[in-house]
Amino acid sequence: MDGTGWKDFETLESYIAKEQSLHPQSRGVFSNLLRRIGLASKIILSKAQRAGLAGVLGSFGRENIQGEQQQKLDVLANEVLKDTFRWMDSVAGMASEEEENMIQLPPRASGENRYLVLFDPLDGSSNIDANVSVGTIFSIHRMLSSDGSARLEDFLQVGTKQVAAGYVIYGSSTMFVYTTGNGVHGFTLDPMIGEYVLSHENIRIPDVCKCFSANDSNYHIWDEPTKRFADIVRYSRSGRYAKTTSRYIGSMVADLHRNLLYGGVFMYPADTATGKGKLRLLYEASPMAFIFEQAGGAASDGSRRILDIEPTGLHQRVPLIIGNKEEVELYERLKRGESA
Ligand code: AHM
Ligand code: MG
Repeated sequence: MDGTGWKDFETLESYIAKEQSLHPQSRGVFSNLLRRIGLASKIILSKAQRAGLAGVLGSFGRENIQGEQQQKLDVLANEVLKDTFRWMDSVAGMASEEEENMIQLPPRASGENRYLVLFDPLDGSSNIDANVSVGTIFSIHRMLSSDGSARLEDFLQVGTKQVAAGYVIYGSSTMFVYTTGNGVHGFTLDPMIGEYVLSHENIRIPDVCKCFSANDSNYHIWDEPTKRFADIVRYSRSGRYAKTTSRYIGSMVADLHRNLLYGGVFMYPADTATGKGKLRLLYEASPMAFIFEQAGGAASDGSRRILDIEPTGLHQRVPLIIGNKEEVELYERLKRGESA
């Protein structure tokens, strides 16, 4: 392959194989699962890229269980992921933003280790019609039950128990970013060869607060510490925040991907009327928290580390602040009533 540069390529496939070889006792079950997510993301991408042509943009005309209009691409992406995992012996169950209940897969005879996959098939989908970047988020847990049948308590595990988490961003280029607790690695899809190629090994969030990301029109429903935090980060024109700029796409994967690479903080705080956040713990906040912590950042609901929250329901929502450690800690201090 001399002359093509291929000999220097590390692909998602080869990288996963390399990570697996560090565990000689591994039978490759988990690696195969990650590979399949890579494959599923390419199928979702192909559908997303043809969306305008195929007339699948826009609402599907029904609501998901969160009471939101489902977009056609949400439905397609959900089906692709379900079809991907349904036949895998290693998958005991799935949970999706687009499914009210967990999906249990029948126990297999193979006796393989079994995993649970939780996903948001197409996050940020309300932006699809405007061609804005969207993403797939996933979280993988090991089963607690030993009989191979997935139960609700298997899904309701704290974030620290995740064995892997990641996202795929469908943007100006498509990237697969994941962690298994051994750093965060990013792969860019080379459309010419159809492979994810290692482009960002061991991503570390830069220790600068370049971006502040929040839906500012919610300012009036934020509590006082949250308003104070936003004011400090956005308007202090000295020190660490002298050059901070507001950036909000409204597509979490895109907002967090940018902040992970540039440094910054994203928040979707609680609404003072309900005391609740918008984003879902198990397949939005928790996988992203795992990624950010592995990249040197932090994630909190204002008082607790996201990864320590005991889930109470599949679609539980949490307030979320995520980004550089310094800003997450500042926010927590303000929430405790301490001074900045
Ligand atoms: P979704 O999973 O239904 O797409 O909702 C999650 C999205 C996030 O991507 C984004 O950060 C947030 O909702 C935007 O919400 P808002 O429009 O209220 O700012
Ligand atoms: Mg979502």
